[in-house]
Amino acid sequence: MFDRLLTNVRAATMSARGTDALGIIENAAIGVTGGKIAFIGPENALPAGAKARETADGGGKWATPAFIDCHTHLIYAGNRAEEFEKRLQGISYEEIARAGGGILSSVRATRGATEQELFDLALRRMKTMLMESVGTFEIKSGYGLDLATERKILRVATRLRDETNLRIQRTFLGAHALPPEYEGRAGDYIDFICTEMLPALHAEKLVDAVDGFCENIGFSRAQIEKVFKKAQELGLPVKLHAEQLSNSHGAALAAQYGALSADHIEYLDEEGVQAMEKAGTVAVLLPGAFYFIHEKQAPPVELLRKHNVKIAIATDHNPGTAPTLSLLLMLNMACTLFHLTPEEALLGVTRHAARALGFENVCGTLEEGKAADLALWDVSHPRDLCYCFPRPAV
Ligand code: DI6
Ligand code: FE
Repeated sequence: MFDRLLTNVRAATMSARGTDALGIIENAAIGVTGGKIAFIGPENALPAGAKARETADGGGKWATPAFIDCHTHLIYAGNRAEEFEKRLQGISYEEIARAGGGILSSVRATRGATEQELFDLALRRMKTMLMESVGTFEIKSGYGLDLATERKILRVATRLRDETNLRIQRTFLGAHALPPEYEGRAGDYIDFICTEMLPALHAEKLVDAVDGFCENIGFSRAQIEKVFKKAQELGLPVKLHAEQLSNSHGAALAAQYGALSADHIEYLDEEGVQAMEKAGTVAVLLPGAFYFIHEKQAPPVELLRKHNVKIAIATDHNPGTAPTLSLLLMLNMACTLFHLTPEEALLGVTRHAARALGFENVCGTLEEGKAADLALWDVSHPRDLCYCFPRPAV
């Protein structure tokens, strides 16, 4: 006896077991018990006499796994539209950051906001993303950069998880930018992260993973490595913003620490790709940020394919480089700007995005035993989700 039985759908299971890239099952039925998929297959393969407490007719729509946004900075206050205007006048993202704007302007606003204000702002953003069937989120801290504010942000992420019942990975991004009180003392700030902030937040059970920004305007490899060492000691998985604006060889460092993912990676070279291949590190591509800051160099998609590095796509939602809440639009941009195939893009927000969070045994495909996180789409084929922008008619 299933709790729920959905019939008359076309399933794009995203499972590797399918014969085509999307693991398509026509005339499918999906039985759900205890929040998990108990049966998925052609309707005519349903066990004889299968019953369900609740049944629904999918009306021939396409079923996919609910989408997964595996890289967001959803919790912050303020808005950076003025900075956007400056950039339109020709001032670069790096120049703005070096002049104390950029990330630090969001840090000032976030420090000044209450926990409830941050919760309300982030929940509104999440609700917008739910309209596009995002069922799993990764949410980074990193707009606090002091213990009290990083704690406030991670507590908001925890409340979002508990109050929405969605799957959320909370990532500590203390090494996002140098806070003003540490100006000229980056080494001291990294020590503060490693000896105080991260251990304290971990002890409070607020951290699921650890990230950093390895870049000229962020932190060096050696500094990031200290943070990774501490994460490893605490048993926390790592990931990294790497090779976004220059090749700092961050992805190879991340791979060396068994990173779940290396993200952005526009300037990644073949050596870095090989290191990721060896470690099974997922390449998270963020076309929204690429588009918004007029980046010229696209990530090395051919090399990722050649070395069979799994590719995920995410919004990177943040106030500075990607103020977008549309993962569907990212599908289109991944195809148009990075030349991904629609199949690659769709796997990038399902199966491979799950892997980028270490959730590959939990969600991201429609398979028996996986979470019953379903999205239903009234489209003629899943590729329509990549073709139309920002989204097909609903
Ligand atoms: N890379 C990004 O694209 C965001 N953070 C990062 O390390 C940008 C964050 C911001 O500008 O607020
Ligand atoms: Fe980011």
